[in-house]
Amino acid sequence: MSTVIEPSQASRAAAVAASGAALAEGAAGAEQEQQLTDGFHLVIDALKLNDIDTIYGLPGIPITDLTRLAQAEGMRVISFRHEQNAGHAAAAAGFLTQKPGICLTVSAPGFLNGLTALANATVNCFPMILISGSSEREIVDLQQGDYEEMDQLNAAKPFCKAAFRVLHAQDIGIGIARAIRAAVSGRPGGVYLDLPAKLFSQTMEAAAGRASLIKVQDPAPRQLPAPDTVARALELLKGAKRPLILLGKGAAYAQADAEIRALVERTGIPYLPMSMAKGLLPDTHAQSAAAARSYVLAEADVVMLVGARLNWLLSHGKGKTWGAQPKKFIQIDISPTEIDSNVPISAPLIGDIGSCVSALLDGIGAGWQKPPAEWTGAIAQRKDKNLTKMAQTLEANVSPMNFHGALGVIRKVVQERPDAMVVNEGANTLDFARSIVDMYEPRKRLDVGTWGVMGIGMGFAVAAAVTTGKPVIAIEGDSAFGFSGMEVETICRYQLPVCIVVFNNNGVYKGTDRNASGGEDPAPTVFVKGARYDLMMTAFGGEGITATTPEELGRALREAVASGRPTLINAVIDETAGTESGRITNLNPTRAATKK
Ligand code: FYN
Ligand code: ADP
Repeated sequence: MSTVIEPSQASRAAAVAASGAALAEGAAGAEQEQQLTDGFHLVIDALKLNDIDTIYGLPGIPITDLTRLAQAEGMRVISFRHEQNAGHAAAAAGFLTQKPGICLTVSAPGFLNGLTALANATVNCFPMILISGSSEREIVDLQQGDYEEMDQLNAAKPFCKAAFRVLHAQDIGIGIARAIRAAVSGRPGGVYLDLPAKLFSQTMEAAAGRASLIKVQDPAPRQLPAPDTVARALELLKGAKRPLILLGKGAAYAQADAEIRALVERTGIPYLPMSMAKGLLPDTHAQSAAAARSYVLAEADVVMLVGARLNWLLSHGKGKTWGAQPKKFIQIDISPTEIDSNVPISAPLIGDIGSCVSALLDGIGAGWQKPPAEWTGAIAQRKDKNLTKMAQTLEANVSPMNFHGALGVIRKVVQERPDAMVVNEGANTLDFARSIVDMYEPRKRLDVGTWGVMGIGMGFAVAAAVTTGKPVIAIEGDSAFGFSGMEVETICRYQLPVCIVVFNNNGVYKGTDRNASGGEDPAPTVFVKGARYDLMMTAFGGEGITATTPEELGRALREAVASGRPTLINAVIDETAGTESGRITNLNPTRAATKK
């Protein structure tokens, strides 16, 4: 597996060889030169040996040659305009493929730019490895002011699952193996791998280099739940009058799609998907309680969490959202320390989701009683009411176009192309799209996740296109798009089938704020009015279109999805539409709340 350096490639190795007294002259020397490998090649060989075929990154000192060589050695190198976007792409690739996504950056500032994505990956349980070149240890540790000096290893540690540094070429195989295992085993997350500049040019004998590499066996071993925990969970579920299954993005990540569907259908229990679990079963499934969300959370008596945490997105399992009805929880998770994090969990089921769900299915037995009709009937009633209301809202073709008008047409396009990937960020654009745009297949929806972070858009869109080859529809608030907008050049450069729809309402939340001081500066939440985001795409050779009606938007989107051409649709939305912070206004302290 290890690459033998060709003399033409191996300037550093050759230089070492030429100056080394150890090398004899003539044919023997040339032969020995041919059999050397170096840090650059060992990194690439170690990744390839572990079936990692793509690097998301941004070249520069000291990893420029690494990107060139990786490409020369057959890896796909997707080169971004800002490391944060490359990092988000690596994280999304990790989520979609269960292999750690690789983000490669330069030292200090590049590393720090990538760190946000590394932290976000860790918080979301996405496996990724941030590999950064770094300055020389001797200089950094004495704080002598090296080029881009920074103690990156220690800076990274609080933001990731594990952090490693490799100082010697012969340890590269171990370093990569440890990074892969740490990223994907147990609860997945972000890993930092620090590679000082000097490492890349270290040479070693090629056969020894080959032997030093590790093909990681069983990087994410299955974890079977203990039989008594399965029995306890089933017991609780059987006794429930108003059971509910809550599917989270851990369930989507687990790729146990058939088992999860079988469990839901076999038990007949209504289920609620968290945003990135949408499509695990089609949103149109009769047992989906998504359109009766508030009702089922408040009324359920036994809730089974499958790869979902009781964090802020679920109101910590208590309070008004969960109603007065006492609840018991069953929680399937790979991480034992997640249990009891917010409320007591009556039946923890620790293991990987595939194994846990299979064990539940095996234990259900022939006499399983589906949930009482009063429960499923009451849900169906509320759901129908909400679905009818939604259909009416979507049909009302108001002018100027509002969120519902624009999203109604995107919903139809996704229905026509259920294989398309959807990326979604923003505030109102996110909240409305989550409930309006139905998903039909697993892992087709990528969004702001656990942190509600803005800026994932273009990184996720690139990774979605690269890893799946499917059309990508990125539904972007205008503010959210701004965080990664420069990557339209990347999308054009690699000719990716990405259609970005910018919901342009002239500002953060909406475009109508005025400067409260009466001064000339614009209000902090407003942007240039009538901005032409579409021209950003045409600047790099893609298609740019402005749409002011649902019809125009639908036509442009269908054309983009069919052609696979990089496209940006500037969807002009009524600037008075939108509320502050979308549906999480309660988290945004306002003057009204703090005014004396
Ligand atoms: C859902 N709903 C529907 C449908 N789907 N109605 C009709 N048809 C369909 N298909 C209903 C659902 O029952 C709810 O109504 C309502 O629509 C909203 O559903 P949603 O979006 O699932 O639920 P909610 O309450 O908004 O979810 C809470 C949340 C979510 C915290 C999980 O808000 C979330 O993921 N937020 C992330 C926000 C974020 O990260 N923002 C980025 C920062 S923005 P009721 O049942 O009547 O309640 C910075 O400012
Ligand atoms: P959501 O935001 O969709 O509610 P979270 O990110 O909060 O989802 O929860 C995902 C959970 O899934 C985490 O607690 C994580 O430990 C768990 N998880 C991830 N992968 C697996 C797996 N393969 N098996 C079991 N649990 C998993």
